[in-house]
Amino acid sequence: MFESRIGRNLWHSRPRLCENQLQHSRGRLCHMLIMLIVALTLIGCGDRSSKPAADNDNPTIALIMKSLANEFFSTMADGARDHQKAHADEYSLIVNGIKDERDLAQQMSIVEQMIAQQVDAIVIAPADSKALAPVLKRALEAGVVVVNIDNKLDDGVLEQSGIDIPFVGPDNRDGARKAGEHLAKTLKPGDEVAILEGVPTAFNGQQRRAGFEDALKAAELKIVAVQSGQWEMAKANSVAAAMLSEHPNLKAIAASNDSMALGAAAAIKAAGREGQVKVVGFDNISAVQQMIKDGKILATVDQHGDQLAVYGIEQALAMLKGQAAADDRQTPTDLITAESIK
Ligand code: ALL
Repeated sequence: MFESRIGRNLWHSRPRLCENQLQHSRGRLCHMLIMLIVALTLIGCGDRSSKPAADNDNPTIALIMKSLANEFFSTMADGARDHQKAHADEYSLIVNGIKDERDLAQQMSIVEQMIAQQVDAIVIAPADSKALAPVLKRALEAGVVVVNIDNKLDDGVLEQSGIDIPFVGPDNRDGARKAGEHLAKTLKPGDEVAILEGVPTAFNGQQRRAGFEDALKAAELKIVAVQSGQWEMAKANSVAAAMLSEHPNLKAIAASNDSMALGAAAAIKAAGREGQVKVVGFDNISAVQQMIKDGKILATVDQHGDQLAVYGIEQALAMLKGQAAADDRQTPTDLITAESIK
């Protein structure tokens, strides 16, 4: 785990309660919650407005991401740090991440640590859409405001857990569809295309696959393979190499993120099929921008990674101030091609 702290945490008003994020549906839980609210109200600690004026109202927000090895997340972290610097009098920031993309246990343990450190809000890009729900429920129960960014938590699991966590992030299906449509314009009906999926349990990965499929099927292209590259360059490289040897007529690979697009492009080069097999990605990291300029990758989708955490932080701050409900907020995606980065 990496962690960096910016600003000072001057606000520890525990325990606190996020009534609107907890939706205990069944009678008993509801009854317990009402009792808890009454108890907290009676002891005067569930109400921020009752804090003494001398108390410096500077909440601490913990950003919990995935792997900083992916430029997408280092860009996200930089964007968050810049925002905190510009709003240093409003909040302190703790930046966290995991080393291995798939290390769910480590991401859960970071959430536990942030609860123990009594942060006021957690802004999280979950590595898995289902597995993180129980620990985030514990955060809500401890009075921490939770905002979900980037990869949406599973609606069914949220409902079963009786919790409500706002999602701040893009329409991944629509974003991938844009890249798929752009790719389709360069191909003809019947051409063979493969899809490199992200981690299959991540909702944003599922949505991107669906978005590619929407566009490719609409253009009557033939999807000959769909396989996971686990969001990673090395894994995608070996999966793409196998796809290329199995499908000698393959005309394109649609990758659900740019790390995998880079892995696919390297496999195409190694197979001596540069110029014959097109690649699209998703993220708009700098390495891919260069590949687009060089004509080695056709397009990517900018999901404005530098602003994603910032949008989540703004949502958390508004919720902490009681100015916003736990509502979802959709963020933009833009198709990036050689024309757009000229
Ligand atoms: C997703 C992001 C990015 C990224 C991937 C890898 O959640 O949206 O596209 O490349 O995680 O961790």
